[in-house]
Amino acid sequence: MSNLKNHSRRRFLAQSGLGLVAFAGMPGFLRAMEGMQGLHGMPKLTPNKASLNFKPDVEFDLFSRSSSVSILPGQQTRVQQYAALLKKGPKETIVDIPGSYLGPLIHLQKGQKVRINLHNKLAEPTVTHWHGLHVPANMDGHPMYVIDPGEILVYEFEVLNRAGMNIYHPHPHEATAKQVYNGLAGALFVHDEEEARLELPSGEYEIPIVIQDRLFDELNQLIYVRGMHDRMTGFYGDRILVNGFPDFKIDVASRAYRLRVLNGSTARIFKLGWDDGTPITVIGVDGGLLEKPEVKPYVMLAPGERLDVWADFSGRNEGSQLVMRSLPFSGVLPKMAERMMGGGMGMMHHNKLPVGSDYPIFTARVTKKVSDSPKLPSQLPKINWHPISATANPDKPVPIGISEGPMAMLLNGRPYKYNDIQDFERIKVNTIQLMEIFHAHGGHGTDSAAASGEHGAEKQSGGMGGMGMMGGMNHGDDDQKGGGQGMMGMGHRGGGMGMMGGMKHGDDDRKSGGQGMGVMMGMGGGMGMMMSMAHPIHLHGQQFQIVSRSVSGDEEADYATVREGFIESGLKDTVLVMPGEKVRIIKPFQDFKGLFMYHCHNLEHEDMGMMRDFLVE
Ligand SMILES: [Cu+2]
Repeated sequence: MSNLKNHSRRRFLAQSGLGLVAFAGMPGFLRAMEGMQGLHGMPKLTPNKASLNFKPDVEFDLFSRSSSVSILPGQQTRVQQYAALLKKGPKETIVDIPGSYLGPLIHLQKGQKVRINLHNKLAEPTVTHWHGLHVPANMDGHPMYVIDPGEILVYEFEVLNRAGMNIYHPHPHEATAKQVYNGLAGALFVHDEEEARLELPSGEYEIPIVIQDRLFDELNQLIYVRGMHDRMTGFYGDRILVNGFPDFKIDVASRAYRLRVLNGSTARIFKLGWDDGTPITVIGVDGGLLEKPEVKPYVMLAPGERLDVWADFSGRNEGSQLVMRSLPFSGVLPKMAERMMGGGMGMMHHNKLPVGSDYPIFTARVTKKVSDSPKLPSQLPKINWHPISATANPDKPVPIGISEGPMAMLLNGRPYKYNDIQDFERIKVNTIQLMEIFHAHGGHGTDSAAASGEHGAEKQSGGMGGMGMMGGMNHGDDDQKGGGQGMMGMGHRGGGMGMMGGMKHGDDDRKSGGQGMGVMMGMGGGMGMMMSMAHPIHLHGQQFQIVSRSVSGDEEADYATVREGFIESGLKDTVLVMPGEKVRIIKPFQDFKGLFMYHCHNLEHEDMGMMRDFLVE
């Protein structure tokens, strides 16, 4: 219906800068938000211990600890860091990256039984999640399994994944981003026979490229979130580090290499491309190898996503170099934030490396001329695709609605809460589900949403020191009309401080699609729309396939700067959803019952509550 009007309103608000000014004037509200952390009611469990009947092929201790490392010239930087000690299994299981704050590379084989003893040597609770691995719910590092300082948590699982690059990182509720930012992250590779048969470049010809951004003070110490705006947009550093090092360079021979690329930033999205216009040859993504290589002018890589790149330096002269850059793009941040990031105006800090600007990531220098190189295989392993007809719900996709508001980044209209499973979040084990990820932000600026907002208010406002918080959703069928509301307000609805991010989802219309704070602030527009930005949505458990992506509204011009950079021909566990975009996926929920999270992998958003559980039962 009035999509066009709303989009132009978003533009107008963005250009006028009204939105940021509006929430700049809410210090009390900000304080109230900050004070709400920790109200998630998660139980404190006794840490899992080693079981006698589990006979591991591989066992290692993994330590989360504080440390200091040299990153920039001069003073060392205080970090948090993983370290590992192999107790059983092949010695190449653990490979340290000398001098880096990153955790060691972990190499596992499909079929191995693995025991990992996580030792919390930090001064705060933590838990480790194996991003990408298909493991039982109680081995997945759900935040309910956090352990206190001094405690040990034992993980035991069999490696069921096909070959691929995964990530291990902390997942404590509301502290994931900070711990990852402080250095707690590492790459975990699974290998299998399919991969081995291809004889892809390995050993010194297979190079991990873990890309992160960081911000340092003048004493080389890490600076993190400085205010609410750093959470709303996600936090951005102004130094690119690869494998923990600034100005990263690799010396290569003139032959093919396999680059295992991971975006380990908390929020920064990259548009990766070679500086001389050479296309990027991609052989794999999050869930392992593609069925055949894809050649792309550039590739988008959001936090949590991985790329398996075939980089062939054959024919290049000794002394030549090739730089991987992040190329210009637009549209992933709210418009005004995008502009202010470069200009440093208002609440938004100036950043020397604005998101979407053009900057180098790392340099490959050809230092050796060789005549022989492996050839790019034209066929890679088959993927077990599931047709829509194999899903349990071909006509009624499970909704993953992104709702954005100035203070609230939510999924399906609700912030994370333990034991708050909605009907549509109950998934039958051993089913394959069709799911739809879409922007459900309030701020369509229409008329009819208030009723259900009030309904929500009756149920849930009150507590939390004058803060009311509500979330609701409506998906699909007509008979549920009048749901579709998520709301945050400051108690008195008339007080000009209410905020809603509501959603309604269905094929009929978007009429009652929720309202932004515009209604209450008399702007009539919608903060939700104005806050529209890209979100990398991650689902725990098995990898999914991407069925379709579609974009609507006047996001087209921005979308044109990124659209060639998506890869749909592989299995994924994280997908970047651009403003105005709708992504349909097919995801199996096999083997394991229990809680499996879905959340934004913009880790600042995750910690704000943009996270939910599926209960597989
Ligand atoms: Cu997000």
